[in-house]
Amino acid sequence: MRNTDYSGVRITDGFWLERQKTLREATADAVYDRFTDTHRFSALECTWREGDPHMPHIFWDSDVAKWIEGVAYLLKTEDNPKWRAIIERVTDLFIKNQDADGYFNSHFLVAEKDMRFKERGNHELYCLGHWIEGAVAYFEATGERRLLDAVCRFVDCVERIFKTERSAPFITPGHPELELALVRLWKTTGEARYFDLAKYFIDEHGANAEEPPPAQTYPQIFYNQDDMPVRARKTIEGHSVRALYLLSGMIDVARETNDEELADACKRMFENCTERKMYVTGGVGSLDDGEAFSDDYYLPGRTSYAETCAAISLAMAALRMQTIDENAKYADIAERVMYNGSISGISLDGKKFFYANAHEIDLDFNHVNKYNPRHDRFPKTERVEVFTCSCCPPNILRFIASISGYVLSESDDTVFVNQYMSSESDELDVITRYPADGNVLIKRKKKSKALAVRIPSWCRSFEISAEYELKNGYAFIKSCEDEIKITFDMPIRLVSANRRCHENAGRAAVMRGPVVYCAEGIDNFKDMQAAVIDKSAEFYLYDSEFFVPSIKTEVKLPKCDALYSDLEDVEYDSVSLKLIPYFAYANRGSSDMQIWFLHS
Ligand code: FUB
Ligand code: ZN
Repeated sequence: MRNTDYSGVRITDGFWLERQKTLREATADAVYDRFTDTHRFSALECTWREGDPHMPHIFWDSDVAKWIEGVAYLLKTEDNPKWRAIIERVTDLFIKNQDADGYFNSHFLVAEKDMRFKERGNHELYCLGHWIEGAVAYFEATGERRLLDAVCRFVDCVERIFKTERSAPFITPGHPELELALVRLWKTTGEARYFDLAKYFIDEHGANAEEPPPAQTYPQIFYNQDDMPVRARKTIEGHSVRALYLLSGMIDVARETNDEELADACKRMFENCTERKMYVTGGVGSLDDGEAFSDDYYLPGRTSYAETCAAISLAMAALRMQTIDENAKYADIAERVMYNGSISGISLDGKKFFYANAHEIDLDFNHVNKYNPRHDRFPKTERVEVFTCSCCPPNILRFIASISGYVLSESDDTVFVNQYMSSESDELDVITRYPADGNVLIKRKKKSKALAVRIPSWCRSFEISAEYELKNGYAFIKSCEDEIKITFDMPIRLVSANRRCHENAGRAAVMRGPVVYCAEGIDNFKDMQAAVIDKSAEFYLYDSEFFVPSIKTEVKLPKCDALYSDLEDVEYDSVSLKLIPYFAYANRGSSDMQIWFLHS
């Protein structure tokens, strides 16, 4: 099947319209302002000289390009002359300063000039990938193609150096991204050379000479996704964003070439990622060291890394997986990421961001190892406006701004509804308050194809106002009414973790629909770690300001003055526990935060 891209579906109401409104009213300008303060935009003037402050960083360009991409998606539905003027100015600078052969990087054009395409880890190809995505999105929104044409000249330079001449000392991008971007560029320009270059890079992964091990736990070659040819991959390893951007490029190439061997490798990587290495929130990459995947089931709460970009890149891979394997399980994963581990990365006011997303916070123990020379890592408890490495803010901007691309896909004879958002498209309109409740109304406009709707994997009971047949997680509608009503029962659920997830085995997380809940100290009591949820306790929904309801229940908390007591002597207090959606944590100051609870 093929995905209907973001421009084919318009969000009209509900959870995501609110989120997009926040992008429009706050995030786009906030990220632009912080990137201006931190010299990312002025770096494009390429006037930095030795001795000047604020030397451009090797991947600042990617921050600007991702901002352009996010803003372009917003421009597609509503013009904003200020943003267009900024992008035009960036375009002028790109064209003015790019080398005669098309090369552009605001660091290597002014600093370390002799290092151009010398080291695989230098992110020049990664930045180009983001330039492509930004330029394509801007062209699609406005019809302006100056940036696109300039970026194509850079791609031509890369094609010559890396494919025709093979004259660079490395063969593939150290940080994948260019591969998936080239597929996009091919679709937009129709230029087959760009697809061939994407395939070339995918095929060449694993062929670089081994690089010297850095001061990291594992070798660079592994971190950079270059330890083996892609078709030999059995698991997902190394830097999580790199691995998942690479996987996205692999899926695109597998789909377009019907390469089953490559598709099988993609399935293995995706399965290993989501069935062994993913937090309940859809966060991935549990290790701080290397921003990387760890061993199967190693998903610690307090030290979780779970970079916002990693969650987004998992959603990107999930979206593509459904194009090579017609199964609703991929949209289930995209949904988990969408409502939890991605948007936890942005504050509700849209101006502050988490880079790493905690899965448990206990403020009392956040500095407990201050005498430990290893300076153990503790979770950040408040979002900030910008980071030194500020990849996540523009990534969440572009992700939410293009979220409509997750709604629909099509095969030759069927239209698939993968995500439930109030939206309009040529095919059908969706009206819903999902995930506040599970009621969905689909109004069909065209009926040239059959309709299939995803039954979310969390849903045990549902009703559809038409006859259907279940297959691969979709209900294929057998009749052709104009309107289809769907009701997904959305009770509060207790979810348990695999026994190999040692921190959380024997504990339960509270979910409703796709939304993971957490309890914050500000609403609750100390030592939430020790609170015991009774499986048969009553849970109540109550209205909150988070679009989805909050939850209340009673739990037992051990009374314990002594350090140790005989179990039979332990008494319990009954205390009220309030839970809010995980994505909303840390919006009311630093607080304890708990997802997993003991249960009886
Ligand atoms: O290296 C560029 C970006 O910065 C990566 O995608 C993120 O993980 C962060 O390391
Ligand atoms: Zn990031």
